[in-house]
Amino acid sequence: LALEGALRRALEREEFTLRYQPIVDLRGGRVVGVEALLRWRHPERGMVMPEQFVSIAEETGLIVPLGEWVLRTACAQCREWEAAGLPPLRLGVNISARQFQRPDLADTVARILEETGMPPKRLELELTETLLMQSLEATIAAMQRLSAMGVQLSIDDFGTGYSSLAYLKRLPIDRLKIDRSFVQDIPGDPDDAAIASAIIAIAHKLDLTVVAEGVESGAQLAFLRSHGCDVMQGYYFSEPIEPAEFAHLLATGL
Ligand code: G
Ligand code: G
Ligand code: MN
Ligand code: NA
Repeated sequence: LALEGALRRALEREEFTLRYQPIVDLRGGRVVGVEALLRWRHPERGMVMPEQFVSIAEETGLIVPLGEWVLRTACAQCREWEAAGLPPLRLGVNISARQFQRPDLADTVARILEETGMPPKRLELELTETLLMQSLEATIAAMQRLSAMGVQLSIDDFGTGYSSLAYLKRLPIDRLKIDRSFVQDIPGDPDDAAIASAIIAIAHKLDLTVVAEGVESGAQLAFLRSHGCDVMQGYYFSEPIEPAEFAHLLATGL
């Protein structure tokens, strides 16, 4: 496969880069977290989005070294912001199933935390529901190990997969991220409004915090807030941006 070779070379040539999107807690009106999002700066094709290469990286296993690069780079970036005097933030990093199935994931995470000096409590691994449904015993063991290290775990794109509500209670999950497809058409669409408010209610009953993704308008924000969701992420606040721009945003406020 041509793309596989190209991805491998891209990793060697350091063509990958990260963008950072703020996560805002409306209670204090502050940025409390950041999600690292992968991009491929292709020499000819320009900026390539993850939809176009992450699944190939997963199929070929290249997601393992690439994911390690993402984790190290994002942790190091957070430490750099702190060293520059910015407040400490929780860092969200997307982890694919293929990475999670590796028995050495927890060791890799521990090593990167140590190398970068990032406190485990401030790292949040974003997992998908699909991942939770695969090889469940190994998955649970890995989650428990990471959780025991202090690393936070969240379910990304929540509501789009098939996770049983029982897992939410049984597994060491800290947070749900409501998929942006449910946020897009609120408050106008009654079904999506019902789904979004139900997810918030269930999460809170289970002592999980909730992040709404893809918030683009004041009307969406107002609806989510009135249903008890205080933590949000989306273009309404900021697109994923470069590190320097992110530092500027943090220093000057949203
Ligand atoms: O940034 P963007 O909206 O284009 O991201 C699209 C998808 O790519 C999202 O589902 C996101 O979770 C995924 N993605 C972004 N960065 C990473 C990453 O570093 N690792 C993995 N596995 N997925 C990522
Ligand atoms: O699957 P995951 O939640 O990791 O994907 C995050 C993706 O969502 C990123 O690709 C990011 O660029 C995108 N994104 C972030 N905020 C918004 C938003 O407000 N609207 C839309 N349409 N996409 C968003
Ligand atoms: Mn995510
Ligand atoms: Na999502």
